[in-house]
Amino acid sequence: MEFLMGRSLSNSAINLGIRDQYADALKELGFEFEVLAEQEGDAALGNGGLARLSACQMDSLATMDYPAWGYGLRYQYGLFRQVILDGYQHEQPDYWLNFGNPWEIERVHVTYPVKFYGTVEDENFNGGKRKVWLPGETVEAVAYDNPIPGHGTRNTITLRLWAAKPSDQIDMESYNTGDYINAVVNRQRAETISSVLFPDDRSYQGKELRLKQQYFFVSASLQDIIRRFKDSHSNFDDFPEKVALQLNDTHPSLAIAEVMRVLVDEEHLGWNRAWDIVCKIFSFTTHTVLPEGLEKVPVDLLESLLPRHLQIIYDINFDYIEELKKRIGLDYDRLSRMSIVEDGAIKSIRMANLAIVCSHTVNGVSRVHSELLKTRVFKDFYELWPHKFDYKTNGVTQRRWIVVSNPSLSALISKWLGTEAWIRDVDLLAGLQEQAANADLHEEWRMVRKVNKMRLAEYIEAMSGVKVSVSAMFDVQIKRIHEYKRQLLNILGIVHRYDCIKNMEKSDRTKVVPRVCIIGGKAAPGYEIARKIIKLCNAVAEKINNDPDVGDLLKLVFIPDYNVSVAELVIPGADLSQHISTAGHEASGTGSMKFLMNGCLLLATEDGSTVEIIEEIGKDNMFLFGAKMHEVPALREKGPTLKVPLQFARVVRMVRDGYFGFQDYFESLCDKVEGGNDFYLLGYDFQSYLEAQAAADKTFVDQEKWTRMSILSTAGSGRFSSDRTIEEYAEKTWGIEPCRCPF
Ligand code: Z57
Repeated sequence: MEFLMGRSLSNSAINLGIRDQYADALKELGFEFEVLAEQEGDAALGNGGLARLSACQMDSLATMDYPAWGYGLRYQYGLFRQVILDGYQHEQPDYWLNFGNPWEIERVHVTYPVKFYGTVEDENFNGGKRKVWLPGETVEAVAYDNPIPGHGTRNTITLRLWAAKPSDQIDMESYNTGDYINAVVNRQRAETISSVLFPDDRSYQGKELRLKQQYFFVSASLQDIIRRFKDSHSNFDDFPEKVALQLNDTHPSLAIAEVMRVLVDEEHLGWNRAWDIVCKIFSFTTHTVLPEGLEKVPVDLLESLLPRHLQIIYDINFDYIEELKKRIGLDYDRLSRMSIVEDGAIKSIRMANLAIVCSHTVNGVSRVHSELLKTRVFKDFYELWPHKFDYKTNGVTQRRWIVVSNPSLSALISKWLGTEAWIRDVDLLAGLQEQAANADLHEEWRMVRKVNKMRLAEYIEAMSGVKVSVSAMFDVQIKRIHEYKRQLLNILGIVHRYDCIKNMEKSDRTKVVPRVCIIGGKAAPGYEIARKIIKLCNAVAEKINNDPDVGDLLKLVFIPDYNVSVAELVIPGADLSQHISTAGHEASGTGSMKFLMNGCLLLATEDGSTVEIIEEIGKDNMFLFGAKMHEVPALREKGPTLKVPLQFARVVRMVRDGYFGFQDYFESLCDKVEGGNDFYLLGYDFQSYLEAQAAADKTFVDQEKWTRMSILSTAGSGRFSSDRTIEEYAEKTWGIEPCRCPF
């Protein structure tokens, strides 16, 4: 349901292999390519990592000639724009279609009716009964195609996004009954379905509009897929041969019930035959670790919006539970845990359980994530169906994250490898390892990095008015704001650094390694703690940046409105990046991979993808700290008796005492990490965090060592290309082969 595509011009021109000719042609017209490219706004039809992952995967699918389609919604308003006023986040609508979207192609003839509400009746049929859904509302889905050109191939695939339009059928009825006003109002109402992206990254509120969006998108996509299948096939038994559907999280999992409905109610296949087909076509990727991150749909809501789908889900659950009883006996606790239907205060449908039951493969997004799924979140299911569980470690596309966003590094790599082939075959980056100690490479490498830092420094000054020195270490944390990602740990670490500088003898200050700390990210509008973290960051920045005592030794910048384009600018200019989630909480994390490719060193906990990054580049090439995943539960148990270093108490006290102002506002934030409430273990990890930071400082002084580590980071990033991820999906999950364009 989400794709964070960012800009398209540079990416498309590069993938098509016409970047330079295009730039020359523009020049003749009096335009600079770079200046023009900057004019494009981001397509931000998604929230965070999950949505950018889909975008990277589309690039890999196209480049590797796989015959794939991406389906989503054409939200009129993408992810909100973040504006910082007095240090607080404010949201503004992102009306990205205001000036038109030159990339999309409206397919006026590719439209499908999508139905909602109404009742289900029994109808006589062939001497028996069958169910008929009599819907109460019809909305039209119109296809908008966004081409995704592959690199080094003529293959271009399609991101097909659905927009909701009023259905004329319904209107005619209203006009005929003279209800003109209502007909117009209904037309308006239809369009609201695809009007706005929900900005809550992984928190589900059981909103009707959200469920409507999900079904709208699922129904239109399936009608499209089935129509295409029927163009050349007449027997649905061939369907699994031709179609593989990958559910990106549970957001599209209504598709399972919808395929059953179409096959049984409309195509009149028997239930068992339809069920066989369903079980062969779906696979499911899950992106979360926490049980509370799992989507639940209240039964009441589903019953009123999609009454037939609720029946189908009940029927699937009935058969499944009967089967389960035969397998595991009458263990009612376990049966109720594993049921698709949750009988609680609010009876609801567990979408993840539905997806697991009906999919042939359940993918995690990193190895440790998959281990957690098997041993905790989906333990019961793993014991029942171990063969279903697998993982495909996430990856990112080197086309966008090196070639487009870091052209000078890209040219340098091609020069030293003597080939551009790494752009399609990223494992070739490993060839840089041999040169990791080469003094000439070091000099060129540092030069490229410096130019990128200058570009970033200019941006920082333009955005925030803060002047930063490019000889300082640029230390970056950019991602959605979440308690588990621990931006607060970063900020408290900065407060500690500030406090140390303030308390130092003047003569010792020369030993401090200058830092520019950069934080960016959006908070979900309803997530109060995340909003407070942003305010705290800005309050601390205000104090530090205006303290003449500190000068260039320490700066803190909050970059507003973090998005794909900002990432493209910031990542190449970072020396150090932070991936500091409490171990066992980040399913994967893909930002780290982008930094790694760009030769930025990582300061990280052993969580999600960083565990696998360690295996590629070694512990010595990064700065690791913090409690290990298996230690976390026991540490939490300790509650208020858990030992916390004095420095931690001291920096929290500074915030509590109003050292940065806004004392009342920050109180609840401080309460979250003290007095036995420190769920994410900031206090426990503080000491080792500071040690990792000190190690980074020490290494930064040794520029020769730093540069070698930087080169080895890029050289070791090959495994984290989405090309590898997609190849694994193609071979192991979908059973498809490249389909190269013959002309
Ligand atoms: C989201 O961006 C992710 C997981 C979710 O359950 C939702 Br909802 C949104 C992220 C994970 O937090 C990252 O760890 C992961 O790298 C990313 O999805 C892509 O798999």
